[in-house]
Amino acid sequence: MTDTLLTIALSKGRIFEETLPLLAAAGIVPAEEPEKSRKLIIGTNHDNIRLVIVRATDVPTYVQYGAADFGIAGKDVLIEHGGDGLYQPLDLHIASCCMMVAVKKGFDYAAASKPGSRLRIATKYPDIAAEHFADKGVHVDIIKLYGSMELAPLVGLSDAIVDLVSSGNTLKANGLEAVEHVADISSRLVVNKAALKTKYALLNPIIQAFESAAKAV
Ligand code: PRT
Ligand code: MG
Repeated sequence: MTDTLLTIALSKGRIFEETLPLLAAAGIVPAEEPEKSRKLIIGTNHDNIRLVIVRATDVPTYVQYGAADFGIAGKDVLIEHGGDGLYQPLDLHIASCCMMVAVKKGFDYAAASKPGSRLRIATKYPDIAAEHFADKGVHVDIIKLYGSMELAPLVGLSDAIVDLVSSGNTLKANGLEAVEHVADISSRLVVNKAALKTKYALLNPIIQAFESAAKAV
């Protein structure tokens, strides 16, 4: 048994829930539920393995700087982060959803998004949105938001939004409709590149266990 410390960065909510079976497959059981605890550092059944609970968008940053050895982050978050200093060995096929363009029901998106036209897009994902519309030859003014994107077209802040959709219930409840697929999104394992070398003996069995468990899903 090694006493090298291993730190895993996870976000609360859907990623944590869907990561629990993967952790279990690697023999790792958290000592507490982050949803019920206010603690940001959570121990596990291994003295040398701990979890840090961070915002979903902050996971790549903790791993990049080596404050966490590895973590799990959505592809949406990783594209916006850029992936510097991160090794991304596995698509875990968890927290799956789609990045979509959505508009107010009845808005003529086909006409408004002809090449050469101009659109106002509200999104939490400016890089993903900019690339999508550049590929279509549509000019966009991007308005960066941090949440509740669905509101923007309803109050005239934007013509359209670029956001994640899973059940579609949030769009429907707000009178919006998805009009274009931008990307399939799922969560990835991200590993600090230096830690992969210095803590390989500890990390590799966990990565292997995650890989088998993710395939089995
Ligand atoms: O919630 P918080 O502001 O703390 O941060 P976060 O939204 O970044 O975190 P979290 O835990 O909500 O999401 C973490 C990751 O889960 C994201 O980075 C995605 O990779 C993935 N994921 C999967 C989703 C969804 N599905 C999803 N549906 N993230 C967000 N949503 C939101 C979406 O933005 C929209 O507001 O859920 C709403 C739509 O859901 P439906 O089911 O109504 O379509
Ligand atoms: Mg959220």
